[in-house]
Amino acid sequence: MEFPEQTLLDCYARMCLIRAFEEKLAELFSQGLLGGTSHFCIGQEACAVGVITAAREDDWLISNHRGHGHLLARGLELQKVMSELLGRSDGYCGGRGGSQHLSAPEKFFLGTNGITGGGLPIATGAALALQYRGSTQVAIVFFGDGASNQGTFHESLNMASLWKLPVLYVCENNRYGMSNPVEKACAGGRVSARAQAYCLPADTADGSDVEAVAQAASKALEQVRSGAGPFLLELLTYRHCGHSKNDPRIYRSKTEEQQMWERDCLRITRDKLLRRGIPDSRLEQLKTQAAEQVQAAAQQSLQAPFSSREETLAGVFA
Ligand SMILES: Cc1ncc(C[n+]2csc(CCOP(=O)(O)OP(=O)(O)O)c2C)c(N)n1
Repeated sequence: MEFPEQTLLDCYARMCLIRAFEEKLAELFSQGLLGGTSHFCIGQEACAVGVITAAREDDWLISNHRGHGHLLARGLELQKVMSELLGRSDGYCGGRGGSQHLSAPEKFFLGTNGITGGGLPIATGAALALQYRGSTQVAIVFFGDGASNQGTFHESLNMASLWKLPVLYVCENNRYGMSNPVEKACAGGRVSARAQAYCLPADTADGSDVEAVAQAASKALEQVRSGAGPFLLELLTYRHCGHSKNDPRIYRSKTEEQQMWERDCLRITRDKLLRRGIPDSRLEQLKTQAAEQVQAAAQQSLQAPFSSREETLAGVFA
């Protein structure tokens, strides 16, 4: 699929925003201003942006522990996300959820999730609700190759297939589950092949090519929305960073990492735009604008108050 020029530019801008956001988080983390841990999706931005560009704005999204790309691709407000991660009261969940438990139902974003494979049954349940209501919305869940070894993956696909639920399962196969390479952890190696066992259609696409992702997701969503039941889409991608902030990445070679930077999704999109005659200066400007937006959001959030004791406890006791 060839996007119109403006759509590809919008995708590039959104991918730059996600990357700038996570680069800023790394900086805040090293300055001791961001607590806990963070799982970055640097390298995987085209997956989030491609799928969400193909989706409807009211399709429900269910994310995982590596969710900043998903929520920023959906268009959640940068500053409210930043505040949430920094524990501030003006964050999406009043600073109580952080990176792993951030939800924004008003944006049809059902939440990030720290439990490996935890999003799959949530999405399956959401799809059951949509079917029950006769809705044309679809539930879309993102998960990793590691999560496809969890029971929740198999239980969800089985039930969704039996009940023809409107759910798109999107596996971002970034080659590793923590330090485990996919070939050592995932029998058969190809996650999409597992769909056959549960009689649902599946596809595999290049997760570094935002147009290829959007094309595959569009076809899948069309099928799901038509009432044909669930679909499994596997996106082949790479996380350039470690699993989390404390991962020295000793389980893979520097050569492999360098080769994968050559296939970086931002680089591929940039090259496509250059080939279409967009001047380099315009692309550089989009990158700078993204960094400036992130910087402004961080500055504002760092000045916002932390959640108070009362706010933190609200909703905990009934
Ligand atoms: C039920 C459960 N088991 C183990 C963990 C620890 N854990 C956190 S992320 C992760 C790896 C997940 O790998 P994958 O699903 O491939 O996603 P990726 O991190 O590669 O994006 C594990 C094992 C967890 N959070 N939840």
